Amino acid sequence: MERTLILIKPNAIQRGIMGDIVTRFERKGLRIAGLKMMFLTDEILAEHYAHLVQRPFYPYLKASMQAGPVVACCLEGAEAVETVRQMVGVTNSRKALPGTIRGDFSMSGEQNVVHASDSVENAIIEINRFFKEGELFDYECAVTHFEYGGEETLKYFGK
Ligand code: IDP
Ligand code: MG
Repeated sequence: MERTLILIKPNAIQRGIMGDIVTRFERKGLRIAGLKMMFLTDEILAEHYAHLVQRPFYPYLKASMQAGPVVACCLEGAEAVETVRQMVGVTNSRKALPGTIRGDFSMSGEQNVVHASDSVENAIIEINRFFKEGELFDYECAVTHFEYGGEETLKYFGK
């Protein structure tokens, strides 16, 4: 089953909307495979935002990501990477559509409440970056057969 990584950013935690964000993913039917709070070091941030470290706004981004802890969450489901990116919305929250997390909870291009992996390859790298062995969980979910159709269950769960 496909997995993806989200980070609930410090601005969302400060604003008390962490639970609302987790609830959106739960309601959608994405399974939580791992969940933890952590403080991001300079090293992990520079690695995570390697594509942005040379950009003029990086010092602001770094400060905002170290303003407090983040919540790292590994979500699992059929085509989870693409589905979660759609739920999160585009980078600039002012342009993100209503109904998306950024569109509903933020006015900012920087303080945009949540990070989500942008490809299946990056999701694997990012999950390994934020979760150690033993911090991710495989468990049976009783409602899978009500969340997915028969054909999908076979395709994505192999049973
Ligand atoms: P994404 O989070 O939608 O994948 P990226 O381009 O990977 O967008 O950028 C990572 C994060 O860097 C964004 O979520 C946002 O917090 C910040 N960021 C991106 N572009 C800008 C910018 O032009 N100004 C300020 N912050 C930015
Ligand atoms: Mg990105």
